[in-house]
Amino acid sequence: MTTPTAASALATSDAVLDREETISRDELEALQLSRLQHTVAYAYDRVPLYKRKFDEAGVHPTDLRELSDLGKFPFTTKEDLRLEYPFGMFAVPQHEVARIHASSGTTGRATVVGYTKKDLADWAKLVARSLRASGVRPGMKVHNAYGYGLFTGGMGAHAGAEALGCTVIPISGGQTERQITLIQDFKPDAILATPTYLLTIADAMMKQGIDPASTSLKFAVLGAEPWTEEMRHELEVMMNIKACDIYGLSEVMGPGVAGEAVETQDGSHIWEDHFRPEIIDAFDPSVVLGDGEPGELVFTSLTKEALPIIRYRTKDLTRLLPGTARPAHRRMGRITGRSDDMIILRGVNLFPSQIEEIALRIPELSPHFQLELTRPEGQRMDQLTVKIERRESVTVEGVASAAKVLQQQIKIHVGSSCTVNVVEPGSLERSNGKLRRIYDMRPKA
Ligand code: DLL
Repeated sequence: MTTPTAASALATSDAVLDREETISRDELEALQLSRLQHTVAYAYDRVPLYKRKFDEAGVHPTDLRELSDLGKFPFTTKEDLRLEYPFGMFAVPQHEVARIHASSGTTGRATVVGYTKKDLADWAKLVARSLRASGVRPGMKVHNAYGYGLFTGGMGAHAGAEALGCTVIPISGGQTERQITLIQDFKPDAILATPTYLLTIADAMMKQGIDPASTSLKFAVLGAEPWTEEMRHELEVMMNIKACDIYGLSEVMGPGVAGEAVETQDGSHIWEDHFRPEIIDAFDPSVVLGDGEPGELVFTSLTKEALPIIRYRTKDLTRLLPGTARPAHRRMGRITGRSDDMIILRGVNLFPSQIEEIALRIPELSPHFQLELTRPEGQRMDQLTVKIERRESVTVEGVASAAKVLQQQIKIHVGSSCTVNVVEPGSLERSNGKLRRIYDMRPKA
C-alpha cells in the first residue's frame, strides 16, 4: 500500500460518486435481497438450465427469504456455459441481445455471453465508477490498451471511459512501438492495460531511450490477470504513475465487477449493488466461508437481463475484506491465483504470483520470468525451472548470487525446490495482454 499523495487526494475530492457508492451497508443489503429474489425467479423462469438445476437440488426461488439462503442454490460453472453453447444461457430472445462477447476457447468450446442494451449501460456505469475510483476524471485522455474484440477488456473499458466523459484512444493490445508513439504524441493522462502489457510498453520505451517516467501518464488501471504489490511498486516507480486494480470476468460481466480506489490502494471494491459475492471452500464447495477467510470467489448477478448468473464459480482464489474508501462495498484481497493455475509440485501448491512477489524483492532480477515444468526421462518427480531475466545493470557475479537467493527464498516461502536459470534481458517472450507464465512440458498422462 502506498501513502496517498497530494495528487491522488485531489483526484478523489473532486469526484461525484454514484448514490449506491455512498449508501449504508444495511441499505445495500436490502437492495441486494430484493434484486436477488428477482434474479433467481427470473433465471428460473427463463433459462431451462437453472430450472433443471434448481429442481434437481430441491430449491425454489421462493426459498430465498434472506441473503444467506443463497447458499441453498446450486452453483453454475464454466462447464455449464460450455454445454449450453452458444446461446442456451440467454434469458432474453436473441433480438433483445445487443452484444455478444466470448472467451477465446483455447481449452474447449468458447463460453459465450450476451448483453441487453440495459446490461451494456450498467456495465459502462460500473467501469466508469471503477475508473473514477482509480483517479480517472471526465475530460482526461485515456489510452485503452486492452484487446478489442470478443474479449471483454477492450470494449468494456472503452464504454466505461466514454461514459465517464473521457477522450478514449482505442489502440487495443499489441503494436508496442505504435503504442509508444501515440503515448508520446497524444499525451494521455491514463492508461488501461494488463499489468504485464504495461511492463512490456515501459520496457520497450527504455530500449528506445525514452524514460518511462517522463510521459504524460498519471494513472494506470490494470487487471485481467493476477499481479502483486511488488509489481505495482515496480510499475509506479518506473512510470511515475498511480496504478490501481480493476477486476472482472466475462461470465459475470467483464471488467468493472470490482475496482480499486486510488486514495487507499488496498484492493478492489466489489460493486455489491450489482453482484453478490461469496467465498467458498474450493475443495468442499458446500462450505460458505466467512469474511477474511481465503477461498474461491463466487458471484451472483443482481441486475443482469441477458445472462443472469447464479453462484458462478470463478476459480479465483481470494478473500472478502471490509469496505474502506466505499464502506458499504466489500473489498477483495488480491487474487493469489486461479485454482486451475495452481502448480502442484511434489505435493506443494504453488502459484506464479508467489514467484513474482519473491523475485521482485531481489534487486538484480527483473519482473520478466516464466515457469517451466518438466519430468526428466526415467524420473517420476516433476521439476520446476524458473527462467528469469536479469536487470540490465547487473554483473555476471551479481547474477549468480541472485539466482541462489531466489532459489532459497522459494524453498523457504513456498516449500518447493527448483532450478533458477537467470537469462539475458529481452530473451523471454513479452506480454501482449494476458501473459502466460506457466509452460508445462510434462508428458501428458
Ligand atoms: O479478464 C475481464 C477484465 C478485462 C478484467 C480487463 C479486468 C480488466 P476474462 O477474460 O473472462 O475477463 O478473464 C477473467 O481473469 O477470472 C481472473 O482469473 C482474471 N482476472 C481478471 N481481473 C483480474 C485482476 C477479463 N484484477 C479472469 N486480478 C478472472 C487478478 C484477474 N486476476
